[in-house]
Amino acid sequence: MNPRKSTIRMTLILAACLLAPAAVPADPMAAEKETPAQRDARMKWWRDARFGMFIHWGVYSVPAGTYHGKQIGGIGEWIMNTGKIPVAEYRQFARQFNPVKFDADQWVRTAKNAGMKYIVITSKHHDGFGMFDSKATGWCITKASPFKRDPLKELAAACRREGIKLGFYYSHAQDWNHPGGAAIGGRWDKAQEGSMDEYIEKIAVPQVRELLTGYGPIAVLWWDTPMDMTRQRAEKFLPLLKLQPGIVINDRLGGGFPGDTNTPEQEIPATGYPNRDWETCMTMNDTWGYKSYDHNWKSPETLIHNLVDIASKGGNYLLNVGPTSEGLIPAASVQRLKEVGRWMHRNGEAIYGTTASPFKKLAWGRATKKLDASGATLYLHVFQWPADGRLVVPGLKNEVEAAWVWADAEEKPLPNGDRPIDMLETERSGDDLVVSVPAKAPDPFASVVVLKVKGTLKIEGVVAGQAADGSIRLPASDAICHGEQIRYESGGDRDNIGFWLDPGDWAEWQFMMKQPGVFAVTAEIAALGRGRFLVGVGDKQVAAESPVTGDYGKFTTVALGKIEIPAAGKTSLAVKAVREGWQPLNLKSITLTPVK
Ligand code: H79
Repeated sequence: MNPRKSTIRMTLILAACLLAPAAVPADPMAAEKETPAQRDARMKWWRDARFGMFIHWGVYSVPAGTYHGKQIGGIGEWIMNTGKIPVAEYRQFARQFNPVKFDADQWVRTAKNAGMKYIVITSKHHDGFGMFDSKATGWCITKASPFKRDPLKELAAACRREGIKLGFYYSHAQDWNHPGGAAIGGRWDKAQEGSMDEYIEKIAVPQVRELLTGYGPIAVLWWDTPMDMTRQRAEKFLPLLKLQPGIVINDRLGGGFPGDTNTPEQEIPATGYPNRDWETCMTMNDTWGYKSYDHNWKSPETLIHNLVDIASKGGNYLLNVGPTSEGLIPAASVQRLKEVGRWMHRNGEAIYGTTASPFKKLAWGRATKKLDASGATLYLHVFQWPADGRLVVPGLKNEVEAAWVWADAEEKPLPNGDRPIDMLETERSGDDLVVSVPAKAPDPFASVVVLKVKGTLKIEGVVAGQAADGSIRLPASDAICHGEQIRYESGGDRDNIGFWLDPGDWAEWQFMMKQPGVFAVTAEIAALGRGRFLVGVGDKQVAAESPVTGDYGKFTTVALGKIEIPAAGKTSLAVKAVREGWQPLNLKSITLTPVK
């Protein structure tokens, strides 16, 4: 159904791995009759935090991506599964796991200095190894490794000292070392065989109880890969959650329980999730668990832009580090976190406690906001600083109370504590508001311009205008999609309208027409069959047919015909399917070029 085959295959694998069976019973929290106000109170710290540290640490940091001298592809913490390492052999790695350089305070300070407000650490990953002193098994750090300490105890104490929230990742379904644990791709060793129900009763439930009782307040429980998690199996964990009344759980318990948070993995969704809390978890290179030879690090700029992008869509960023078997966070990660921390130290106000951008799209960056009784504070995160000193805020109708460059206030405190700020001029330009900003970007990565406005936010959806030559390009990302399925797809090589499976669905663009006339219409389309559709403006339209490009990811530019747009002003262009013989198409853009 998805217009791109490789995408659907991945989607199915991920869905099978991550999602729950069809039946959707009540949320475990809802079962406790939690009111919306109680839920808001419970989620408040998490929503305010916006930025957390994920730590993937375990026995897999010993092989660090290499087995029998061979580099094993994929994510490092999966090495036992991907390399089909026998249980007895994998257990030998634990004997070399002696992280004597582990310093919980230093890790927590690294997170805190980066601007992170919480830490989620693997208490047990799919290899079943307990990173804590567990009474339920011998396969844990205090019993199977020479390191006799309980790193989670030390981390919990350090988090309390530093005022950082602590959460536990726990692989409750997959376990490749305890008999009966699930294994994506199938078991590969007789030692893994057994009853899953027994595994849950003897290992997973007791361990989750240990984790929720012996470590002080636990803020998050992060389930993963609910393979074979029936409702009955998932329900075994629910009573344990009462041990930590304020706990936040993610959506990966399985059994149909939605949990509190959606967890897009390694991706930032094109838009947020309306009425759902969500958190993008992401690696800094291409692995969660340490791999000695993965040097594909994201730049500090990318990390900062990701954090801002996610906050602008109302989500949290759970950014991963994979410490070594010595107990060190890789220097490349520490260095990047320092850079992010420098930015957050200056600009955190524009991230913490903010909510999603009120703008559909901003050509120069992203926005976050805080609402108050008298109006709103808009934080404009400018990635591309305007060369002409004019920052255009599209369609903003509210009266402006004040505008300033955020970093100014941070940097120029007077001895008496006052912060003199250079106020920025603002002016109206048609539908838009224009802020006059300094010539030079105050920050190399993302400069924050604050805009305090009065009243309820009023933003008109005009997103594009004509270029100097009178042409106008309408990108998929600016389209208003009408329908249940049709949607803007982004990420990877996707930047198009897709899922156009229902011919009743349609796409619309709104733009400002200044020089009306006759325009040649072209479109960038990818399709497998000839689908008929109409491009219409007012009562004028052109009938067109999609090209056959052979792949839903392969786009060609096609001329569709000419259309007259007789009037200036706000204009709406619609693309609608012709019902008879409809074939789905992916649409990347429409361009109008004036015909001389
Ligand atoms: O803990 C990290 C991953 O190990 C875990 N979730 C994050 C937070 C995770 N486990 N499974 N998945 C994510 C998705 C499953 C991916 C798979 Fe594969 C695709 C399993 C088999 C094919 C990746 C590629 C793992 C083995 C080969």
